[in-house]
Amino acid sequence: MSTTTSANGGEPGRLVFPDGFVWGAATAAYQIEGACDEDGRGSSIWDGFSRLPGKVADGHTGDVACDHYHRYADDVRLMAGLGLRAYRFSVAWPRVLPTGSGPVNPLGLDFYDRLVDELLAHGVTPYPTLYHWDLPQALEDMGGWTSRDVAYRFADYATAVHARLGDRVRTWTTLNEPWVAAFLGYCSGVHAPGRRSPAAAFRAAHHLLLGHGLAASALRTAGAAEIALVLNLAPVIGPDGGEDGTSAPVTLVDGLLNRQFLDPALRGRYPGDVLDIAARHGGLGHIEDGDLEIIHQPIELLGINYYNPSFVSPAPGAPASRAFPGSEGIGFDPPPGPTTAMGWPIVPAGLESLLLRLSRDYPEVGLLVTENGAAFDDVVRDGRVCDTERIGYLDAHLRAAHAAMSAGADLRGYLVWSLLDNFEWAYGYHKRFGIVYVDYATQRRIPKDSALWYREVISRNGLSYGAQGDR
Ligand code: IFM
Repeated sequence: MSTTTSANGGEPGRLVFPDGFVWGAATAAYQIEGACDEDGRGSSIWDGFSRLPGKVADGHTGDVACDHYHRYADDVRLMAGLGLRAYRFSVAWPRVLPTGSGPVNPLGLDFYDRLVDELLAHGVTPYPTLYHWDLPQALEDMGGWTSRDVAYRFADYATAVHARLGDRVRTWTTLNEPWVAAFLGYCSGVHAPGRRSPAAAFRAAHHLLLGHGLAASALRTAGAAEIALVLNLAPVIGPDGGEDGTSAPVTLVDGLLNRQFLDPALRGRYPGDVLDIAARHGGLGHIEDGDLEIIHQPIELLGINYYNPSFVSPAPGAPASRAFPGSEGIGFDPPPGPTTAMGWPIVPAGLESLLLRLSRDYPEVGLLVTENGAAFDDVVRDGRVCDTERIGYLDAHLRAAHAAMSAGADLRGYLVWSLLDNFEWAYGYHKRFGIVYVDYATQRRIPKDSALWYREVISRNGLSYGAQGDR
């Protein structure tokens, strides 16, 4: 990985990011807000799913989470104290439209109104995401994302949120990680709504994309300056280390995970190999004439959530992975190497190759790392969380991002996942991704060493040469 030049010149001994590089952190509504029954919020699919026995570790729910709904002003002060320039959060659809459609709940919008004002008053730019998996339960009851109508309801909801916040918010993200919403929600069933049908997942994926296109078009008409789509993307690496179509398992997984979403949104077509797999799992009847034109809206930013590459290899006789229909005969085990507390391999070079691949294959869209970070088993000692491993992870990924920029990637910013420890979906509160520790018993926030390190990075607009620690 290159550490030889800065993206914009810079001083010797430092790795400098370009002026205006967006430094920030990200969260999502259900993971931090709590206040699930307050101010007219309706139920979401995660409220119900987290209550089903065995679905979430130790029966944890988002009922209280980080109590951010009540503590948002303190949390914004914390962000400002860390020097964050940007904060990516999500808007809870069931707060705004308790049954998914129909009359707007003004109290729900009031919360985001207060949050945006507080952020702006502290010099932190708001980056709202409209859908981070908390579908109103009432919409799931009419079919959820397998129903085409939900895509249209999503555009109405986007319009309602823009009508309230559009005078202060410049950048609008439609969806977070539609692959996860569709394939973990409707195929493997480890996320809400917990369905297990490959056909349902392909339908859901298409309707999520359709919802993105309809919402992007509505937001544009309403005057949104910048529109983004956030995808969880990963280089897919075969046994020989090859990426990008170098072997059948690599092509298949790359198609389902990456190109299934990139190509419709950014090129206006589905990859043929993905259509073949979908056709074998329920057919293509849900794709109507004109849908791809709707999905293919101009967008300014592609948000990249990167954690690790996917490693695949031929595994004759292996059943299909529940999250990858059609993956019979493919193994998904990563090679030995360092991992996070999630068991995810730590491969910073994957971010560099991903950014370069996106710049090469989709050159027309700006790039923003909207999530990158790691869970580790943090402990508080003497009031301090010494999370050296997380600093190492973040440092190495920023170096990889910088190297990609030096090689030409149009990367505009980096948002760490996450600002706060929070509800990590099926893992409940057992996995801590925050740069700020949350003591859930008291709701006390303790900036970890990584937060203090990140504050330095932001204030210097870069990193020192050499491994973190020898600055
Ligand atoms: O916590 C999640 C987030 O909601 C979406 N992206 C991945 C994170 C870590 O699993």
